Amino acid sequence: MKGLYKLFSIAFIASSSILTSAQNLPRCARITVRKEIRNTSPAEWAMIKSVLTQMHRDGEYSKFAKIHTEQFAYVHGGPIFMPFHRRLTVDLENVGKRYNPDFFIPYWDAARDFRDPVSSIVYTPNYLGGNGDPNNNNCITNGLQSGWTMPYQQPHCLARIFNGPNGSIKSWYSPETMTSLLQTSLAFDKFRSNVEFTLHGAVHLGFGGDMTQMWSPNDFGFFLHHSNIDRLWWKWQNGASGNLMQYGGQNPKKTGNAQLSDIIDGYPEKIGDMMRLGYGNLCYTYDDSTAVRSTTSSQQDSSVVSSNSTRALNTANSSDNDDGKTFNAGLRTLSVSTLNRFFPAFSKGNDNPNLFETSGLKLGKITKFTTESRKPERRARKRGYGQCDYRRLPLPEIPPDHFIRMHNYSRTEVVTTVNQFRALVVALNNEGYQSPY
Ligand SMILES: [Cu+2]
Repeated sequence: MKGLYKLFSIAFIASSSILTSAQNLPRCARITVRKEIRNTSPAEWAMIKSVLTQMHRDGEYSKFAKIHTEQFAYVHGGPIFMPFHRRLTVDLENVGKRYNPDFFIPYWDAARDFRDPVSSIVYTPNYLGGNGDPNNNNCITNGLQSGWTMPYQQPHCLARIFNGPNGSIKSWYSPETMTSLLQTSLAFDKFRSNVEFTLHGAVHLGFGGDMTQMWSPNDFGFFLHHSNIDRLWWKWQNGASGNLMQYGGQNPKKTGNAQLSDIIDGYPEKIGDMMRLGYGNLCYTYDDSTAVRSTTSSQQDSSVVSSNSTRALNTANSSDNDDGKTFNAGLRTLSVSTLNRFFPAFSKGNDNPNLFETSGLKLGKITKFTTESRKPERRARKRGYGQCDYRRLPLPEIPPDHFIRMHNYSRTEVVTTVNQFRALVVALNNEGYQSPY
């Protein structure tokens, strides 16, 4: 405990000089709140679709696929993964605001749909639409982008090839896993690799088609997904003192340690300008981000919608007056050794809401398994993906080799990372934990 405190103090002192330079950025006059896709009103979603359709018509949409493709080799598998993708989403959001100042990129808290992703609202015709048609170049047949000709790289329809059997999508990472990830990733670059190699990759692979190409921003699912990845980073940044400006590690194709003074590949700004929502170009925040218990008064700022988010926390679960203490009660009843290993914030009584996956707010529970209760699991397994009503958590998969090679990831690093979260799933299942999701 003492050692941990020391670690945080050192990290804070090390980052405080850089904090000063980043604070020179002007505070945003107006801040957009990015909402979870399920929380956007019908009118908001209609506006977002209309703006994107106009952007596409004007040839403004495909530039993001071009930037992403050109920088691809530099911006994956290293620390810049986080700030680069933050910059790319802001770029699209700011172009959208030229069409309508209320435009924003919703985030998709994909973990909430982990068990049977294809049944998510995101894949319905009013949102992104479903799978591609295997008899027609895997072109999507409904949803926001159906009928669009994507000009980049070669003119083509938007393609999707869901990665599960019979048009389903393989299960991915649960809110419980993301909660553990937020609590156990102590250093920035460890957090980055934990996210990049787990939920980030799994969602790209689930879509297939354009989403597994270098020009993945062609699919608006890319922006819903990366808005969510960015939200997780912002939660982590506000999860412990010293995290806000934490950066470092080794970038691909670069010598020396990554630094806040580095320029973002493809953009003119410094990494240090990408750290604090609510300043400079980053005039947005998230509907579930919550003010950090700051060590300096200067960290209390408009980028964190504390009153708003408190309201979100309370309304999402009407039966509880919830401040983050009770909504993960199911996890809190796990054994001490599991808590210490996978949910250290719980075992230390740390209730910072940024250390939980909060946008869903449901309670898990512990149920002791019996021989009888394991039967439906065997039946569900026989039926294949997508129909599993059994509440045990599925084991995450190692991403396929083509995906690892394409990103030039170290396979060992990916396998080690995924195995860490497989161990979590095994521990939860062994204790009879049942996810409410
Ligand atoms: Cu990317």
